Amino acid sequence: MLLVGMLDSPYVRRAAVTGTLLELEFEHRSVSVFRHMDEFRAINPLIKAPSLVTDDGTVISESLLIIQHFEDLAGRSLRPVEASARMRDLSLTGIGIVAADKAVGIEYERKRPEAQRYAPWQERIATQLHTALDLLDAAAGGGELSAGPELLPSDIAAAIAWGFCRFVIPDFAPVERWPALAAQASACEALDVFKRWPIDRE
Ligand SMILES: N[C@@H](CCC(=O)N[C@@H](CS)C(=O)NCC(=O)O)C(=O)O
Repeated sequence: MLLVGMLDSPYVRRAAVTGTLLELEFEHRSVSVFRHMDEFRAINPLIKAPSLVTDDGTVISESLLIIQHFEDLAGRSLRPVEASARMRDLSLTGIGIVAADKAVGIEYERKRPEAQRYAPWQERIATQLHTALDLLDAAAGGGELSAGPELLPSDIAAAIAWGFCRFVIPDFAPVERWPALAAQASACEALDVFKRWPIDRE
C-alpha cells in the first residue's frame, strides 16, 4: 500500500498519522502535485494529494476516504465509541478540516498574480479560517482537544491544521490569538507519531 503526496499537505499528513496510529503498514512517496505533475498524473490522473494506491493497484483519492479504507483494514477507528463523544469528535474533526481547507485556500489565492486576486473572497476565507481557529481554540481550552494518551481524529485534525497554518500562513495565525490550540498542537507535534510524519518544509 502506497500513500502519495507531500507532507506539507495537511490532508496527506492527517492520513499518514492516522494510518500509523491504526498500526497499518504502508509506504509513503513524496510527490508534489505542482512540481512533479507528470509523475503524480501517472499515479493518479486527478493529480490530487493524498492518493492511496492499494495492494491490488486501486487508487483512492480524498483523505477522509483513505482514512475510511484504513479503518476498514484495521477493523477499528480512532473515534470514541460513546455516541455523544463520537458526535462531538465528528464535529470538531470537521472544524479542523475546514481550518485546513481555508488555510490552503488562502495560500492558493496568494499564488495568483496580484491583478487576479479578489479581495472580498480573500476576506471571506480569512474570516472562515479565523472562525474555525476560534472554535478549535475554545475546544482546546475546554479540554475537548488534547494530545492523548488516546489521540482522536479531532485532536489530529486540529493539530495538523494549526501546524499547517503556522508553516504556510503564520501571519494569519498568530500564536497569541489562539494559545490553547497552539499548546495542544505543540504537544501533539512532540509525539512520536507526529515526529514520524513531520511537515515537509522543502
Ligand atoms: N478534500 C481533499 C483535499 C486534498 C487537496 O486539496 N490536496 C491538495 C494538496 S494540499 C491538492 O491535491 N491540490 C492540487 C489540486 O487540487 O489540483 C482531501 O481531503 O484529500
